[in-house]
Amino acid sequence: MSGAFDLDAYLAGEAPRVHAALERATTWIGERVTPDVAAAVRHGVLSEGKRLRPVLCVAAFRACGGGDGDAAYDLAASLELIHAYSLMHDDLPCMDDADLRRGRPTTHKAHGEDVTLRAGAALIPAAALQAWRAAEGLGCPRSTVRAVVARLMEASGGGGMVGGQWVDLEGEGRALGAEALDGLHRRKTGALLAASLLVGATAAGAQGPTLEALERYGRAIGLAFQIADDILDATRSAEVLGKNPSDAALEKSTYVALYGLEEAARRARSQVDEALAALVGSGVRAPVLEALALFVVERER
Ligand code: GRG
Repeated sequence: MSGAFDLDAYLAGEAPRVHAALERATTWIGERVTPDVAAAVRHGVLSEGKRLRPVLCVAAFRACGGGDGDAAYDLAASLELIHAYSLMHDDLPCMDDADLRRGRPTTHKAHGEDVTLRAGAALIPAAALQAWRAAEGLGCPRSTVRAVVARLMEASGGGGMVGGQWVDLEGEGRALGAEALDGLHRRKTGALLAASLLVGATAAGAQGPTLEALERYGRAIGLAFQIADDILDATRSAEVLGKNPSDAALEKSTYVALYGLEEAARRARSQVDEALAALVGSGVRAPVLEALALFVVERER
């Protein structure tokens, strides 16, 4: 629980609704791919993650005046489909070569490398269609539907997550400076977190200044999230985190290596302050977004 807002209770209430939307999405995808690929999709998507991206999406949707129906969760599922594919591919032997994810064998360990490659690839267009269908289900005008899908795909692509991952892979074994590390993580992790808010807000009809404030909030929590991730990676075991290998084993540049634990924690906190300031300036009253900004750095995994 963070502050006066009971985030634990909020997240416990969101979990089954997010899960149900992911069930609907994976069932729809499963009807369009071979059974082996469908099983790998279910493994990668339905395993127990924090669901931060869908939770942010629905929170922004509601904060901007959207309703409380299931269609908002269907929209939010599109973010988790992209996130799940990125983890499935990231874990492959040609990238991080991981055995453990979310406390379970990685998708390729359970379903094979070739099937996981196909399942991850199938999730990319499926996520775009998921966002498209959900935005239509919410009754968004055509221009808003287009904007929602564009935001999701921009954040996922070369200017966002894929581009950041590319820089990350190229940086293995080299010590990146502060500017390069920030740039990498703003794209690899931050872009999709910010897009989670913007997809939800755009679908709810939010305009210029509100979207700008939520983008500022999203960029700040994105960086805070990654710094916290580096701190957890340096201080917790693979068993506690439910994933491997560690950044050190992969010879990755991290905020902990760059600044040390104490300064890294201070910088994460300063990004949280930046996120909170963005909310105050936005006029968006959303205690859940305040609590989530703190959660990003206070989480245990
Ligand atoms: C081929 C260059 C290239 C890219 C393909 C694989 C890939 C696209 C991108 C990888 C992006 C990646 C692994 C980003 C990491 C993001 C991150 C911090 C993941 C952990 O997120 P959590 O903690 O995970 O929210 P849970 O398990 O809780 O959902």
